[in-house]
Amino acid sequence: MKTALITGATSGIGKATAYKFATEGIRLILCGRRKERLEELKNELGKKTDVHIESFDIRDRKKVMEILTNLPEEFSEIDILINNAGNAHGLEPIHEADIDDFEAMLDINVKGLLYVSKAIMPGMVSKKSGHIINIGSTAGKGVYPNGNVYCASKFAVDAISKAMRIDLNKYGIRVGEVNPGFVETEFSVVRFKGDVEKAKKVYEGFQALKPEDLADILYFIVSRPAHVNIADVLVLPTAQASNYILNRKT
Ligand code: NDP
Ligand code: 8X3
Repeated sequence: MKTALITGATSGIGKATAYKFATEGIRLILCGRRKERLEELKNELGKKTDVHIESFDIRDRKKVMEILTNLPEEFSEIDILINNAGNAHGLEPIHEADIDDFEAMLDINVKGLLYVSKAIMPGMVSKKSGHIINIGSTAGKGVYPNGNVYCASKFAVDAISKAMRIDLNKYGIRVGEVNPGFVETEFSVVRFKGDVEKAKKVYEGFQALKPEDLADILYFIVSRPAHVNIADVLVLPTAQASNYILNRKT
């Protein structure tokens, strides 16, 4: 039975992926800051598979390393890492945006992803197997107005994914990235700092992707035979043709 570590498992894509993987019998290490949500997940998914939870802020380098390099024996061999934790903070022109938001996005989406990976990769290297999937974005494939530093953070995820694939190649470790367009999750609530009405408007007039759509794709990727590495996936709602073209009916 494989063991997967999922960051950002308390919500959205990460949570849906935890459900999907549990249903498919994958053992889970679920991470996020909101401990109550992790406990609920453990209670629920523990009926289907072995679940271990770890609550920490991905920005805390010391804690990330401490926790992830000291996992309980039975969860210490990780086969699959889903680097999913991340968010956008704000949507303003670069000269008006809040510098705290810049820091949050770079610290979480880029440095946090690197801290987690740095803790997990050596184990994969020593057993010469493993599968890492980084959640990027359409924002990492093209810059859109006011996306500035969020886009930069996701361009970094794209570069890091390619770099990991090169550096880990000789150890037989699979590395891929999944880059979604609009997915209806708590993403926009976080981006707009709790303004639920503003967040809802983002998904009005078209069918956005559901987190379960991503979970299905992630399971498909991790269930391919060992010689198949799905390197880069762009997933859009049908109504979205690009960062700029969205067929809204309202
Ligand atoms: P959600 O806001 O629903 O989920 C974000 C997850 O990240 C939560 O579980 C949250 O957990 C975790 N997280 C955020 N900050 C931290 C932190 N500092 N430390 C630890 N965990 C953290 O959004 P999505 O599910 O939509 O986002 C998941 C990924 O998908 C992100 O990388 C996002 O950039 C990407 N994405 C999303 C798209 C969308 O349209 N929704 C489109 C393209 C990419 P907690 O708060 O409990 O710590
Ligand atoms: C999220 C995509 O376009 O909502 O990564 O910022 S977008």
